[in-house]
Formats: sequence, C-alpha cells, structure tokens
Amino acid sequence: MFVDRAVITIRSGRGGNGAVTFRREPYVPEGGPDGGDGGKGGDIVFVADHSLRTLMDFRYKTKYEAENGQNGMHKKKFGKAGQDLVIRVPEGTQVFDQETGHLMKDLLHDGDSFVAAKGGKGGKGNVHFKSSVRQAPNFAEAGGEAKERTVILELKLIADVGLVGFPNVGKSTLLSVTSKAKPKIANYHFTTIDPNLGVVRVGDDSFVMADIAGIIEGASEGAGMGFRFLKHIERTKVLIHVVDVSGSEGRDPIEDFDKINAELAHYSASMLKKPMLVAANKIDLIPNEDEASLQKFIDYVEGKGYKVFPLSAPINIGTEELLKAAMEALARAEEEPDEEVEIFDFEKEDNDPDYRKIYIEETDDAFVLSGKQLMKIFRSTNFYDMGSLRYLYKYIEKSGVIDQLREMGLEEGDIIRIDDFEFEYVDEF
Ligand SMILES: Nc1nc2c(ncn2[C@@H]2O[C@H](COP(=O)(O)OP(=O)(O)OP(=O)(O)O)[C@@H](O)[C@H]2O)c(=O)[nH]1
Ligand SMILES: [Mg+2]
Repeated sequence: MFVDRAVITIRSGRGGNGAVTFRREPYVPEGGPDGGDGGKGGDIVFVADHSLRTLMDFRYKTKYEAENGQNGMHKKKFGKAGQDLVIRVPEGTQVFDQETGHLMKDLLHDGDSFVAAKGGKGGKGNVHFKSSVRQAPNFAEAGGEAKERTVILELKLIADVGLVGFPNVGKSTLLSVTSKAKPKIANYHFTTIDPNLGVVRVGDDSFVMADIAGIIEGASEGAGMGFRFLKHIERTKVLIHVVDVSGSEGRDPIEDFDKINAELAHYSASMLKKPMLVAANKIDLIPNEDEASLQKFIDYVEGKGYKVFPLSAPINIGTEELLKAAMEALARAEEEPDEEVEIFDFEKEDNDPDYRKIYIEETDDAFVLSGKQLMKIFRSTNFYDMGSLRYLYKYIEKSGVIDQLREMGLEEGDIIRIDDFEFEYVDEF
C-alpha cells in the first residue's frame, strides 16, 4: 500500500474576552455595566476537495492557525468572531490525532468536512453579571482557550500516470529524477519488482506516477511479471511509454514500441484507449552516425498519433516538457467520466428470483459453481481474451460468492469449477 503522509499542527482561534465597562452618560452618575461579549475563535475545518490529488502542499506549510475572536467592547458591543480556517485536502484523506493515534475522520468524498479544532468560546461581558446585590460587577468571563493539536494526514495513493516499457529502458530512472521516490535503478532486467509510486510536482499542481516492472512479450498471458503488474496501471488515467531509442540492448525501438502496445491491447482493450505519451529515452547513447534512426522512430510513432518526447532521464533532459504534457493529458482525462465495466442487460430476467443466485457444490477436488446468470456470462466469455476473462472474475468476486467459499474453507491453490472450466484460486487476482 502506498501512502502519502503529512504531519501538521493546527490551532483554532482563542475566544475573545468579555469586556468590563460601565455606562458613562451625562446626568447618570452611576452607569450600569455595559461590557459586551467576546467573539468566538475560528475553527479549523478540513474539507475534501476533488481537484486535489496529493498532500504535497503540506510538506511546505506545516502550521495552520485560525483567527482569534475579538474582545467584547463597551456599550454591549460584541467582539467579532474569528474566521474559521478551511484546509482543503484530497478525497480519501484520513485525519489522525497524533497524540492518541485515533482516526478523527475519513474524508472520502468531495465536500465532506469536519471541525478538527474548535475555536474557543467568546467570554461573557460584565453586563451579564449584574444582579440585585451586585450592581457594578467589575469582572467578566475570559475567552475560551484555543485548541492546538498535531494531526497526521494520510492518503492512500492511486496512481494517475503509469510508466510502461521493456525492462531496463529507464522507467525507474525517470521516476527518480521527477519525484522524491527512490526506486532501485540498475543496469539489468527486472530491477523493479514491486511497483514504486512518486508524487510529481508540475508548477502548482501534482500527480502520482507509478513505475512497474518491465513488460515483456507474453506478459498479458503471464510471462515475466507482467500480468500481476499490469493490474496496477489499469486504473491510471495516462500512460507514459518509455522506449530505449539508443537500441543499447540490440533491439529495434520501433519493434519495442509495437510489442509493448500489443501486450497492453491484449491485456485489456481499455489500456490503449488511455492517452499515451512516448518517452524516447537514452538519446545520449545514440551514436552520431545514427541520428537518423531517432528521427525514423519519431516519424513512425507520431504517424500513429502519439507525441514523442526525446529524453535523457538521468540528466533530466527533456523531462520537464514530458511532465507538463502528462499533467495536461491528465486534466483532460479527468473531465471525461470513468469508463464503467460493461453492464449486461438483465432486466428481462429480473422476474426470475433465482436468476442471480449462485449455487456452490463442494466435491472431492473442487468447488463447483452454477447459476443461471453465471452460466449466461460464462458462455459469453472469451477465454483467450484477458478483458473478457477478467469480466467473469469480477462478476464472481462481486457476487460475494468468494467470501462464501472462504467461509467454507477455500484456500489458495484450491480449484473452482464452472461447467468444464477450472481455475485455481489465488488470493489476489
Ligand atoms: N545513458 C543512459 N542511461 C540511462 C538512461 N536512463 C536510464 N539509464 C540507465 O539504464 C539502466 C536501467 O535503468 P532503470 O531506470 O533501472 O530501468 P527500468 O526501466 O526501471 O528497468 P526495470 O526495472 O528492470 O524494468 C540504469 O543503469 C540507468 O542508469 C539514459 O537516458 N541514458
Ligand atoms: Mg525499474
């Protein structure tokens, strides 16, 4: 799990003091008390904001204070209330109290808000303390204390931009020079095993970039480590396809580009629908006499409608333009609604109460699933197409039957059978 984290101190406003004043009017020798109330101190309020993606800003500013309330004044005038301080955080931010470790609030959706530190109450002025025996109260209430606390903000990161490409082309290098992430970089294949995430700042904006293991031919069918990793970039909105254009490993960049795209397409049709920028990396290694080859690559790729950014990642050449373009592509992609998984039209069968039911039978060697809707989806599944197969898996997962199976003792490696199709259960698909 990748988490963006920030620790900040917040302080609400102190309440204003009540005033101790007396009426002074000509011809009224003994004016009564007229001290007004102090104003309430400002609250610290957190609000979830859809337009924010990371907690980057909180690394630069770590202290937040709301305004104090004003003191009360004579002639029963109230002090002004202090302004609340509204702190905007990305959707999905959790706020913890550092001292106790308690979760104060989960700010899941745009507009969710809560008061993390309440402003002090305004003190009452002496006008309130007059009584039959106390005609001239020479005291008033003090304003309520400010509340100060240290809070931890945590955000589970979802990558916005995914890096794809063959092993050793410089994906991790690109992440390392554009964010604070410190992925392992080395001159061999599959240096990266677990995905790395980094927060990339572009001007006032930022996005999260994911670096995954290199993809090789057949990845979408399980070769190398591809399959497990493609899942991580499936949810990203923009892809950066990194190609080693120097051909330093003896491969042809154009072929590399096509092969990776073929793997992505094979994994799922939605992959190639994402906006893709092409990073032509390692230009510093192109021999002088070979410069035409870079142009050939650019012409080829741009001919297919992709923009190419020549790059030398370790020395940060070309990265700025690439990141700006990624930020722009991301902003455009966010305007479009998320693509939903295809929904089947089940309305006709809705009259049949058993239609959606999935039945489980436990045999000696497998758990056997059956059911009308399940069979309909099963029969329309193309087992040679990852997208189609995944739809079936998602359907099964969503039906809740996996939980039921687990309760029945399903473990990793057990066989689940539907009709004549068997699959081995793995915890994380
Ligand atoms: N000369 C040169 N070397 C580079 C460039 N970019 C990356 N490298 C080197 O290429 C090697 C591989 O870089 P990585 O960033 O680890 O590549 P990767 O794509 O993350 O590799 P995997 O994690 O194995 O898939 C390292 O030795 C880098 O120093 C570049 O633009 N020019
Ligand atoms: Mg790597």
